[in-house]
This record gives sequence, structure tokens and C-alpha cells, in this order.
Amino acid sequence: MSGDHIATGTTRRRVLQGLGVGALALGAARARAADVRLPLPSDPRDRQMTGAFPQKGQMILQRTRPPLLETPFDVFDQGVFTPNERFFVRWHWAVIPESVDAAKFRLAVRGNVQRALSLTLADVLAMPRVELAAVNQCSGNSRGLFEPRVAGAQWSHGSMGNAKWVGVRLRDVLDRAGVKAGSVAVRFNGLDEPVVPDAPDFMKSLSVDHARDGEVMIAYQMNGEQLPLLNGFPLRLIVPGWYSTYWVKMVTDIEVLDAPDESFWMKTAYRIPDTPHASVKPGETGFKTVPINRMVPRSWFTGLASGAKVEAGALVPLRGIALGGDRGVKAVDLSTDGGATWAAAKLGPDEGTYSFRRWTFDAASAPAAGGRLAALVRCTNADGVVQPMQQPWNPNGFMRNGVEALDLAVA
Ligand SMILES: Nc1nc2c(c(=O)[nH]1)N[C@H]1C(S)=C(S)[C@@H](COP(=O)(O)O)O[C@H]1N2
Ligand SMILES: [Mo]
Repeated sequence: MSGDHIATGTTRRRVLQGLGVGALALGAARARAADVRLPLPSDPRDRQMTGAFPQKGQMILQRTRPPLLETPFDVFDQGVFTPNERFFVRWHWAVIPESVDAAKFRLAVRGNVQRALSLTLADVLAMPRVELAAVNQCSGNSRGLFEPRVAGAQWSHGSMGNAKWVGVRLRDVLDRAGVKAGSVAVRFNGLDEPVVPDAPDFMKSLSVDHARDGEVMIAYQMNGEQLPLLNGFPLRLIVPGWYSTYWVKMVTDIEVLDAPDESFWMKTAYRIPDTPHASVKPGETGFKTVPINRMVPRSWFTGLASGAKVEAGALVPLRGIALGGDRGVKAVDLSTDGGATWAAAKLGPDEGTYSFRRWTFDAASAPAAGGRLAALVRCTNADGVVQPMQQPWNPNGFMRNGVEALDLAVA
């Protein structure tokens, strides 16, 4: 069990100190000028960087309370796995425990089951262990690029991250409790709480079949370490291929339901238009909605950002990362003629269906006469689903996955 050891005392002290330091540093940060300009279509684009949050390195500060921390995009150029200290952070409510006592922590499994359980961390660690690489992507990743602009956190592309998760199958935990016939959904709740008592506690649910598919897991390790507190220490749900709204952090309560989950975060929030690409026209109303669910393919340029200068006549190597969504990456293609023709990029090692995949493209030619070098990147997943040329739009700013462009200045 040593590899799975979850520290108790040290985590608690470190976290408490960290939040204290954070509050001071944030006070100082307010007086500072902006550190970073996000590639958003309209202002405000400027953000401050912060190193003030416990177990986190330099992050883009999107909001202080509750913390919304974005991963600086250059991190995605450094490797397909996102280091824990640079992994993005998003919480809905500000009442988040500043520490979790691993010895006292319990995971309850209850509701429509044969035996209600109250598991210690040691109980969980003693169960068969599984490992899986998977991208955790916020439904609103890249929301700040929506045109026309929509309300909500104005993320650039950094509310996503990829990690190797180690934990136990949710199915094994549910089987231990014995899901009763007639169950329809399984609901997950974490230790965080709303600031005001009548606000809806953050909870999400999955269908019983999905919860028992053998891939959904309860993770206690992220990239070989215990989870950072802000990413859900000590346990979080991993729902491979689905948006991270379902990846409930600090999960402490699992309830098997014999009726559909009618609570706020399923019935009202996190719903998408039931249309192709979850897209509607700005101003359109009266469309049917469904809970957000599977991720769709995406791809990004890393290393070079729009606006960078390259030499006239140069051969410019391009590289980046891709994500297949709920299926693996089948192909990544590049176009330098606005999408008229496409050429295949080389794919890097396959780290698993739900992981980021590195891609490289030997070289695009910068025009000898100068001007611009514009490139497009497009991912096709193993189901043949292709990124659309046009960016989808919906009023919540969810599921951006249109083809992204790199626009270089040639001189
Ligand atoms: N307990 C709890 N889990 C949660 C949330 C939350 O507010 N509370 N937010 C969800 C959403 S919308 C996102 S984007 C991810 C963010 O995961 P991260 O902070 O580890 O990057 O956590 C998910 N799990
Ligand atoms: Mo999210």
C-alpha cells in the first residue's frame, strides 16, 4: 500500500499555511499590473498570474473566490501530461475545506442499495486498483473565445488538463453495496458547500449503466501523487471522455437513486442544445436541451502562438496536442490554404483513448514574399467525428470544438 499512501498531517498543515499566504499575496496582486494577455476576441483580455494557491505553481487568475485558476497554455507544449501544480482549478461554491483529515474521511454509499457503506480511505486503497490516462476538460473551456460573447468564466484554452489517474472502479464500490433492481441513477456529492444555505449544493449524477461501465473510477492518485486539495483530495470521480462537470471532487457521498435526478445541477445547469454540435443561433430560443455529456474532438497548436513572427521563405515546423473526446484520436490534419486541402500530421505515442495525443507536422512554408502564414488544425476521432470548420455557439459557452487557427506574421 506504500505507493498509494495518503499523507495526513503534512497535507493538513501545508494547506492551512498555503491558504493564509494566498490571501496575503492576492491582496498584493490587486495593485499590480496585468501579467498576461489571453488570446480572446474582446476585452478584458488581461489577467494576473498567481502563485498564491496551495500546491499550485504559477497560474492564470480567473477568479479568487471560489478559485478559478487557468493553466498557462505553454504548459501544454511541455508534455501530454499536465503537472499537478499547473493543473487548472474550478469550484462552484466558495466553502471548500481548507484541509481534509484523511484518517477521519469517509465515503458513504447509500440509497437504493442492499448494504449502505461507510468506507475509510484504507478500505478504498485495499480494493483492486486501476490506472487510466484521461483529459479533464471544463464544459466551458475556451468560453472566452465565443463570439458573440457569453456570460460565465472567460477561460481561454487552459481549463483542461491530462493526468494519469489511479484509483478504484466505481463499479466495484457499487457492487460492494449491492445496487438494487430498479435503480436509475447514481449521484455524487463532495465536501464543498454553497455559501448561502438555500443555494443548491453541487452534485452530479450518471445513469446506473454508465456508473457501472467499469471505466468510471474513484481516483486517489493523479500523476503518481495524491490529489492536490484544490483538485479534489482525497477522492474524486473520473468520468473518462465526459466533461469535467461530472468529475466530482472531494467526493464523500454516493447515492443510488430509483428515480431520475431532478436536482439543480442536472435539471437546470450544464445543459446543452439538443442540436448538431450543441450549436444554436445567437438569440435563438425554444430549443430542447439535454445534460452535457461526451466530449468531442479538439486540437491545438502549441509552441507557436498567433502573432509570432517567422522568416520569409522559412520552413516552419508545427506541433500541438489533440484530444479525441470520448474516442481516441484517429488523425490530425493541417491546412495552410484555409481548409481547401489537408495534410496528415504525425501522431505521437498513444497514451490511451482519453489522453491528449501529441502531433507534429514537419514544416509549413512561409511565403517568400512575406505576409502571413495561416494554418488550421483538425482532429478526427476513432468514430470518424471531425472538428467542424465553424465554431459552434450556444448561450452557455459550452463545448467549443471548431477548428483552431494559427496566424503567423512572415517578415
Ligand atoms: N465537489 C466539486 N466537484 C467539482 C466541481 C465543484 O464545484 N465541486 N466542479 C466541477 C467542474 S465544473 C469542473 S470544470 C471540474 C474542475 O476540476 P479541477 O478543479 O480538478 O480542474 O471539477 C468538477 N468537480
Ligand atoms: Mo466546469
